[in-house]
Amino acid sequence: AQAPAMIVSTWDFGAAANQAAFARGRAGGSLIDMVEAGAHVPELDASNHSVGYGGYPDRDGHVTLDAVIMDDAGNVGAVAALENVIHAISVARAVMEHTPHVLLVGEGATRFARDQGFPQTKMLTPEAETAWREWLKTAQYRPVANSENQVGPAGSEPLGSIRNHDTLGLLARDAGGRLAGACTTSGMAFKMRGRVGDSPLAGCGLFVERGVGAATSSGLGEEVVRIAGTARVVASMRMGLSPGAACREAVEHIRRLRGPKIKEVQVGFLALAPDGTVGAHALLPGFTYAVTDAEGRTRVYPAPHLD
Ligand code: SD4
Repeated sequence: AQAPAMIVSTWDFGAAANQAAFARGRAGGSLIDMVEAGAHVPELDASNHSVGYGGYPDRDGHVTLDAVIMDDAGNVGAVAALENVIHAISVARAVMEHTPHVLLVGEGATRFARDQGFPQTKMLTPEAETAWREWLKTAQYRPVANSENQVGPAGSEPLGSIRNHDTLGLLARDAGGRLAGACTTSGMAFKMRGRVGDSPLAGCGLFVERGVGAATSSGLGEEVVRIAGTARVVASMRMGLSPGAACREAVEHIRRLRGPKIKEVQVGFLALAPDGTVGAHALLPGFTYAVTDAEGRTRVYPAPHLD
């Protein structure tokens, strides 16, 4: 297998995911193997309350997962509102590889995972349950900004703040410039039952196109879906914009479209070109991304933001 030339992912916790992806590539894994291995890291981490095991539940107390995996040849698989399985990204991969479909949701996704032999797990951890019960006391659905100054004790922060808002989006490029990506999340904390965000939707939470680029998003999914965010970022790259300029154009478009309605809302995009160029841009301060180079060195960068 070729050396993994570049791995990038959303947020500082993406650094550990990148390293797992890098190790998988070193061991001979394909790009899809790599992005899957990266996604497994936060999925298994009970202290990450916005991905996989330990994720905050919907407002009825069910942990429901959204994930998508995609390569640059149009192969894509996804699950939404998946329950009882830790590794949503692997179920998404199974949808891609073992069904004629690209997206399974809810009960169908959950049954498919069981039929495929995925271990069944009680996903609501005591810590996440405590945060949910705390939230139930006021039960305000109030998605607000995701910026550094809003981190409080677990469960105390408003919706949309850093702890309940961190989806992993991971993009990888091999030495030949081929691309793949994965995106995995438990979605917005205490969301309505049945709510699906941007993350599992190709063209919203993730998009990959051979010879053009790969992009992923994090933040308030509704705002990303409204503009088909990552499809837009990749389309801009197709027209010649750099990854960073393409991400900036997408957040500027959200700002133009939504104006005062999204004053405190965070959205961030991260993109990777076939030549290894990386760029990111967010609406607000606080969005970070992790970059791992061909030697396995990882660094975390703050993304530029509007204003
Ligand atoms: C969602 N985009 O479900 C996800 C949540 C999240 O970082 O990103 N956050 O809307």
